Amino acid sequence: MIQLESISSQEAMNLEDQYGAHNYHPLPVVLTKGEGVFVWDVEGKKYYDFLSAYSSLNQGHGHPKIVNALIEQAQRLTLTSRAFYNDVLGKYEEFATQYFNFDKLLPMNTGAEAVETAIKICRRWAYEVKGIDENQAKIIVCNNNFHGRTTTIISFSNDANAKRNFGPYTEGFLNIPYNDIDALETVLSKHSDIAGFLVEPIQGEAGVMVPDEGYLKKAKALCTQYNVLFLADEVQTGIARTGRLLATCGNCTCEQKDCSGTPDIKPDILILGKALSGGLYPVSAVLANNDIMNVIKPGSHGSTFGGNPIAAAVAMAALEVVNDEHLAENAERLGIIFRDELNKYIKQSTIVKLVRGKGLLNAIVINEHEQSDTAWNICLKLRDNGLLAKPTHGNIIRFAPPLVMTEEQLRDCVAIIIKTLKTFED
Ligand code: IF1
Repeated sequence: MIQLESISSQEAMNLEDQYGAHNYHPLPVVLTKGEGVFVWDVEGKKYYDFLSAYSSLNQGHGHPKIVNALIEQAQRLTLTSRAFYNDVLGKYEEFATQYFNFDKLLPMNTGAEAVETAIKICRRWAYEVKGIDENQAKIIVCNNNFHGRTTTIISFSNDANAKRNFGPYTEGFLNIPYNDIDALETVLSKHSDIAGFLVEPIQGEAGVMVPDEGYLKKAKALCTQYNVLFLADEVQTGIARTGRLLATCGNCTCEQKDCSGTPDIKPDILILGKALSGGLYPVSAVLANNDIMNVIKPGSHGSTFGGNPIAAAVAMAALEVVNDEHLAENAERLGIIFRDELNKYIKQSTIVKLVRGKGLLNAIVINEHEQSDTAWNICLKLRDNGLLAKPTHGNIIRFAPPLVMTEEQLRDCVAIIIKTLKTFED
């Protein structure tokens, strides 16, 4: 067995720099342990995790119930491939379809794979159910989207870094501005060969862009009117992050009592990942009803690891934790406190322009241009002060702590954030 000797932060960073591809620019901190809302670096310093692996750790680091499900399943059966049945996948599929109120689930591993899967289902449906001519199906997507890193997905990205020199690109996508219902209506009325509309309910990478009240509902209504599928990418917004089980909270069975004011939209195709496993394991899924999902036949799609017994056991436990611990309600409540407290500070701040978000998916916009390094420098200072967050663009910092946070911890974090920001005021 390989013995991992303890190494310093500097040594760990040097190893990644020398032997790893340079596809990331991490904040200089080397973590070795996580528990709940906290992580520890190799020198023993403790931090609040305010990124949650981009909203994967909604249930907190190392949740004992999910860890136990993983260990027990790993000791019994890890992988069968889908060449054979296993005794966990069906139970998970029954559990998750009831949980999210869809007929069927297609299991994958990463978010990007789930988005690819949704695109394939949507296109097949367009040809076999809607009757679009072969190879003519178009999917509408939004500017500044982030749906993953595969060749097809970057084909409809407008992020130059993500896209440059990876061509040729996949055809069949029409870009429109986000949060622009007229643009959607125009493109729907102009083209007869549209299969679907793929959208993030809140745009994450774009800087936590929350659309206007009613946008998603109107978009869904337009899709229904034009017989076009509404594909919701809830990889980041789903699983209680935004204060609801789903940001498109259509007649789901979550146990929240007060769902008034929610955009009660039921996507035709729901895409989940990240926190579906509580951050323990790569688990993603696509959910749809039979009239759509039944276009998938044996041999048309799959994955060696998709639907493996560990993933199935982990996902069931992770979803149970969301209900047991009322994480959606907690995210809603703490999110309001977070934005209220920051807004009080922002009133007299020269460095922060605004805070925006929903539930515990929030961002602050720094009073700087997009290429500025101020957000990065603030994140370094936050790190020194015991809180880990990451900039998106040069002037935006995303704040997304685990949803198991207590109010006391959140107020402690707000104090750290404001104290840090104050050192950047001129
Ligand atoms: C990275 C962002 C977050 C996603 C949505 C699909 C995927 C993602 C809405 C793909 C992934 C991640 C990937 C991560 C950075 C991160 C991210 F900043 F890029 F936008 F979360 F905000 N749909 N988002 O947000 O899921 O294949 O990665 O499992 O390092 O690229 P994946």
